[in-house]
Amino acid sequence: MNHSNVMNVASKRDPDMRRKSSRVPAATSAFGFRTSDFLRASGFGLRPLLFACSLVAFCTLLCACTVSAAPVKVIFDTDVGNDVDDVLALSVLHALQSRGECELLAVTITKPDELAGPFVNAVNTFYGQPGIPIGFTHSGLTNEPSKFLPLAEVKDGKKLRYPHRLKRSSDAPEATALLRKILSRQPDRSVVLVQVGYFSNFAALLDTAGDASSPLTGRQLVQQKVKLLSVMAGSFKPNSHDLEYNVTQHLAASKRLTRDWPTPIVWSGFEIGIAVPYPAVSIERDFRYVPHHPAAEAYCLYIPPPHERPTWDLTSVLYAVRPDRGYFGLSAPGQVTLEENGFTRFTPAPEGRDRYLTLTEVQVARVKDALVELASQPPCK
Ligand SMILES: [Ca+2]
Repeated sequence: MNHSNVMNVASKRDPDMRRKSSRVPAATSAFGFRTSDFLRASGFGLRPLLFACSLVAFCTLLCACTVSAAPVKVIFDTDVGNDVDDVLALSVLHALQSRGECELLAVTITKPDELAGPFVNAVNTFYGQPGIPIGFTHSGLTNEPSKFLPLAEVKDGKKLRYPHRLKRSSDAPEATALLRKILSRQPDRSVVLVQVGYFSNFAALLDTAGDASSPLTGRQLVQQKVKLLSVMAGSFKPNSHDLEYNVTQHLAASKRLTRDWPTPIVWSGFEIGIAVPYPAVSIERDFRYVPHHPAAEAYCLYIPPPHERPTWDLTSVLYAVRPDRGYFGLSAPGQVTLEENGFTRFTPAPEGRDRYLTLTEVQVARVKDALVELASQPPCK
């Protein structure tokens, strides 16, 4: 909006406001006389009292508006390098961290690709957070080449386009050891885990034994330190029987976690992210604040605009950090079980551990707006 537009808006509003303010009667007390008359009759003695009362009221309102919630402590577990929604989800997390809404404690990787770690380190460096710990999977899964992870090695002249220090994923600590180290240092029931890829790392964490970080087993540590697992996986659309990618890629791990995870889980099923396609126009226009942006370039290498990619992984991040903002609905509590082929079956149960996200049309619009604003938010200077 340019200056002349601002003036036009103001001039259209001002006359109305003047009319409204001109109709406001002089303040009257509950006994029918005007406050100003009462003050005059009482002399100046009451003015300091009224001033003090006003000051108290003002301070009370100010405190109500400035009390900020503690940032949500987040660990992000990703198969970055497959679909590109992981990259946009990481951008959303950085935006939320820069706003003081979350603290990204670590990123753990389930895609067994030697460039996944360097790529995450490069994105974190782009957002001014090069020191965020990175853990790498020891799942032994077979890797599939990525369309965009080689961005980590692209050079302009002699310099890396996206600087980073981690040279290979296998130079990073083992994911389960890092998870144990990070969790053991956090207050009880304070950490929100976000899982947007295979189930490998968090399932393996359950089976870890006590170590130098903590004498607790992995399952005990999760039970003590984790508040919520926000997971993009499964399918919960009524009358459907879709198999979802994240569940099926490491099925044994998916079954282990689904059977034995000891904290509440909120599932963002396949139907949620696909209902909120990321606008292609945002990729084309909102990332131009720098000559090269890792998320926009990764998106274009994966499937360029005008394709609009579903926001699967972004939805799990948004719910994890802003669970109480009405972006999503929640199912009744219940229990998710995996069928032999990996289908996620939900059975309602009053004391159940699991819920899944739901969306109305109005919520789709709100979620899309929020995700575009957050994913394309420039880094803090
Ligand atoms: Ca993913």
